[in-house]
Amino acid sequence: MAILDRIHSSAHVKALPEDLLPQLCRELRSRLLETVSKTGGHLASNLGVVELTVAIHRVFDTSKDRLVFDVGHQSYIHKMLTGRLDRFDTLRQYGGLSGFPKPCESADDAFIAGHASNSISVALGMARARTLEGRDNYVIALLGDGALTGGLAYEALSDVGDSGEPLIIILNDNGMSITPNVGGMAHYLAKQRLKPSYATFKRRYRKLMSLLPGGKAIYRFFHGIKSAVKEAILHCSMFEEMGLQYAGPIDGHDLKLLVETLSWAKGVQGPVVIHVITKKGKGYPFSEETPDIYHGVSPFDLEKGVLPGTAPNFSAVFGETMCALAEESKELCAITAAMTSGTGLEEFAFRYPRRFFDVGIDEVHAAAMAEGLASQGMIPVFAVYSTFLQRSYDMLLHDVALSQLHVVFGVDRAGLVGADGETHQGIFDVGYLTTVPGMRIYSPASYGELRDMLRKAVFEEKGPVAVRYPRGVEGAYTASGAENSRILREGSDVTIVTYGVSVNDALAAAERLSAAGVSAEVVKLGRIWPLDLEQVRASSKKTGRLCVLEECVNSGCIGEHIAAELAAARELPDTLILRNLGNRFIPQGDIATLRRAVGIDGESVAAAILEAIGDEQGQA
Ligand SMILES: Cc1ncc(C[n+]2csc(CCOP(=O)(O)OP(=O)(O)O)c2C)c(N)n1
Repeated sequence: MAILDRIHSSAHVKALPEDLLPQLCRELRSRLLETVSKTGGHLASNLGVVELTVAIHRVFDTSKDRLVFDVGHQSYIHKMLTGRLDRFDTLRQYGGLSGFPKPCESADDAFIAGHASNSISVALGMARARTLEGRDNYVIALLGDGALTGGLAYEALSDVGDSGEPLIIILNDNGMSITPNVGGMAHYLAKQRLKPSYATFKRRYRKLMSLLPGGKAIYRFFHGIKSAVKEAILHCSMFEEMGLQYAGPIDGHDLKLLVETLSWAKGVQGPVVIHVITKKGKGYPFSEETPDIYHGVSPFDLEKGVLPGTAPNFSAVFGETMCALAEESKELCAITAAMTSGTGLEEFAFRYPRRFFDVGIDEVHAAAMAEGLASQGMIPVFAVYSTFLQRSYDMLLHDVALSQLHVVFGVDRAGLVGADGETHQGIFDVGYLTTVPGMRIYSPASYGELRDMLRKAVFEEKGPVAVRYPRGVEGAYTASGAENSRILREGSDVTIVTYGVSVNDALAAAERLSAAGVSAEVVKLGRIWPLDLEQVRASSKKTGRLCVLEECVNSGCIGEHIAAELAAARELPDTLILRNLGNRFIPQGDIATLRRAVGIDGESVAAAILEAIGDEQGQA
């Protein structure tokens, strides 16, 4: 039996003889590779934290100590060590283990995570509660150098330093965000990495002193003034200036040193930062070489590695279009918050480096910076996942909208995203963007429409504009255009209004309805906000029944707005069906399964319409 199969908790990791720990690490890596190559997931980050996670469990007990992961994409090893190994092959599948920490999955998961840079804030709150309640557990925040580029992390560090609250912050520095880390903090950490490790120095120094005659007395003397010695040798770190103790940099693959340093941190009566250097992708040659490609992977061939995909998708089309538009306008700039590859901007970054800005994982700053660019006559396009744009809401209102600046938001991953689950579904943007005065929102249903709508947003629109497009590939609908609405299929019994790739489900529903003797008219919206209801109004008047199909939450959805406007004009048809995701978080799963499960696929929509017609006839 493998060692790993006998481990179900921190207590088991602690009980393991020290000489078996390297074997445990090997087994963790191979089980991780075996599983993620089948399920897909965040590979490189997890390969890099194997020793660090084992050391954390060796020193702490995560069933009572609170381990707060930042982003949480690096929690797979922790999951394998805390009673979830037998279900590890269900990772990221519908109904399976989450790819992020989830307290409802295990008491060893302290907090839900998915979005970056909040771990220090959450951990400080937990530490304060611990102190107020007089408990004796430790609180540990584990964050990467990428997460440390987010403004929230600095707000938290400032508070932590002031608080004096005992709290252990482990900074997992691998020099990488998804792509190489950017910004002043990344440069600062790179410099810190070059300095000799204080812990290594101390160990060597203690050894040397024990060999010298009278050395022990000298060691004791200097030990008393160790901070002065440390400062003289290592200079003071930024963290120390802020009121936190700092230890490091230390080798994040040296288990003994990790255990020693974490044990030391337990005794510190205040906040401490442990700066750990790891290699992202460690232990699998392909991912060591290209950790960016292995940050998040789809299922792949373990022997051959990940082969670069060639299939087009919405993000790639967005990136190509951006390059074409930049060719035409010297004012066009692209902004990303650490998502260059995810948003398809690699080529743009290569061809137009002066007009490309990767600001780090900071959507708040990115939006504010875009405003500055726009105010000076540039045309900024901020490419951002729908779920992460949530962070920029105040900037949208307070800065962009109030001044009616022409900032374009390329809202990627709008709609269901699949295996990343609740924290990443792009299902709120329709609701929050429609509250922003002056915002115009386009929702292309195909690559051709994305090209045309992005061009229109950049060159023809004024003020804030969002072009929201989904994750992945286009469906059967492939037409181009950028008009406000279009009738895709004529009918007389019911009007189905939709937008984006849901158009494929609407057409499938219409086909099914036709087989059942019901004639459906399908109206596709292109610009979904502000409403242009001319065709919708005429169609629903004709059919007397209206169904609005959307892949977003109910609050603030387009159907709600349409209903309000038609009701105000006393034009609301008797039968109104708002088919959307309701007001809830949507779990992980492949997108087709999720669409069926939540009832927005063609079959479910047709069934809902037939049921409504049946009800009407029952009442008649
Ligand atoms: C607010 C927010 N923006 C963007 C992301 C996407 N994202 C996930 S992991 C990651 C990189 C994290 O880098 P780091 O913290 O250094 O961890 P590593 O993967 O290197 O271990 C990014 C940008 C996110 N999760 N949250």
